[in-house]
Amino acid sequence: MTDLLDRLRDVVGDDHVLTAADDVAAYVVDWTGVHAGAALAVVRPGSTDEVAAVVAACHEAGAPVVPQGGNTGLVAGGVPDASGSQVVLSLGRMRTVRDVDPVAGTITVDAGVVLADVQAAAERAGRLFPMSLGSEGSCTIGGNLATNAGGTAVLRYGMTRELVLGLEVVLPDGRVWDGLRGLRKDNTGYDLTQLFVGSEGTLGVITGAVLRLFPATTRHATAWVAVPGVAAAVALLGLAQERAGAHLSTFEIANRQALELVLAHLPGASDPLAEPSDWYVLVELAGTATDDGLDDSLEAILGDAVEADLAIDAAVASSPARRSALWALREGISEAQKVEGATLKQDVTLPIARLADWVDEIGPRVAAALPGVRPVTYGHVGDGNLHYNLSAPASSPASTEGRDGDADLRAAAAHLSTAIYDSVAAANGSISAEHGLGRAKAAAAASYKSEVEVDLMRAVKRALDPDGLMNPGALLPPP
Ligand code: FAD
Ligand code: 2HG
Ligand code: ZN
Repeated sequence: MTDLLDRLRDVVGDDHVLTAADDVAAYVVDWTGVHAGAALAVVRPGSTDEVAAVVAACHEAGAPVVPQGGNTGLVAGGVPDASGSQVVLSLGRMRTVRDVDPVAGTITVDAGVVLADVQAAAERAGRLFPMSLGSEGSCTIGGNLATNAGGTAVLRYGMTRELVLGLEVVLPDGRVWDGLRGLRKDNTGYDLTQLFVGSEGTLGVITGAVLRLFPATTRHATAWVAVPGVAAAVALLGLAQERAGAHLSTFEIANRQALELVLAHLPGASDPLAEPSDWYVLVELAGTATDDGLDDSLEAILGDAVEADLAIDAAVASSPARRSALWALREGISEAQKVEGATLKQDVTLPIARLADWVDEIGPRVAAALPGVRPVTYGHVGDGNLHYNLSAPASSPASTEGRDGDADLRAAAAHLSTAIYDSVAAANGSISAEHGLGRAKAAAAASYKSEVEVDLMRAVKRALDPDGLMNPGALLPPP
């Protein structure tokens, strides 16, 4: 492998082939701190040509490649396994916004551009790039595309796959596919762009993308609403959709436990309501500069919701600063739960009509399986997507002394995961709504798919990556 490392150094320069333990440390452990691997090297190419040359060299040497963007993924797809044989290919140096065309409604970027920088470039052009994630200050557009990321704007604008018009991809043998056409209409065969979206680095390395832009939303009406339960939240969603139509841009849910963690761990956070409630929703209406009356619409919706027992109380944002404070309560939950200690993460979708019954049914089972466990339940209820995350019991050593938890806790957690997956599958849901499968969920997901579906997925993988060198172990379990 010395030959390979020399070749990689020739391509990207000595400074961008990292092998020392201290240098690679940040690239081999995931955001949760739970998944840690080892890398043959971390390579940081600075252009599409360099990515192509790196991938070609790895292909010739038979070295597996793990593409990595901001390393904010939550399913261990962007970190190498423990073998020490995989090359981490970081897109972190590819940060150029190549073009913005406000009239066509497109922005063309390198894959390593951070999501917040794409949003900012769109804003400078008087447009909106709507994708919004708690990790937007560090995740990259390549990672968003590779995971088909969701977030808080899916209700109105759709998942990442609905925001992309074209891609540039380095294929597993080092060839470059230039699909950066950016056309709204192009019915000339299989949709290769969509094939790579959500492929989690297993079919190639995304190096560039043409993304869709929308009219800027400069007016907002935002409220943090106490609701009696999940069923009421779903009914309130229906009311808000009926009244606000396309202006409804956010409808997020959080339980009291989630809010309490944010209040405990997020500096400056305060409960906007006088009385505690078991459940809350964050509702936002958004419009362009000419959309008047959003505040009145929201007030009317909330008033009717209280009358119909769908809401208990609400704090309406009276200024941009108050709006940010309400958003921080929602966006701070992941970070707060991480500070709290060991977490079993669940990212499930259910048909919206079944959400409330599912929560009622799974709660007692979880409590019986692991007494004292704290469900920190939140997420994108408008998309049927709950993060049914379980924090270790407050008394557990894992919640104060270690991220990984003790062996008993890990065994109980594995059992719980299976019980949760089974109940989600039985309700026609999905065990990964938006985070993908990575190495953490690949095996479980395959066991909930039909043989035909897994065969088709393996056939696609073989066709594009016959040597199995692109991110092996992620998305699909080893055959
Ligand atoms: P990485 O973590 O680096 O990689 C993720 C996967 O994509 C890996 O399989 C990797 O191999 C592959 N990959 C990365 N770049 C490329 C590329 N250029 N070409 C091919 N494959 C590539 N996710 C949501 O969906 N919704 C949320 O609301 C959300 N909120 C989050 C909040 C926090 C605080 C955190 C930490 C994470 C959150 N995430 C969320 C998860 C994560 O941010 C997303 O999955 C994001 O899309 C990952 O982007 P990344 O650049 O960090 O990718
Ligand atoms: C969110 O919606 C993210 O905040 C992160 O998808 C969820 O950390 C998590 O489990
Ligand atoms: Zn989410």
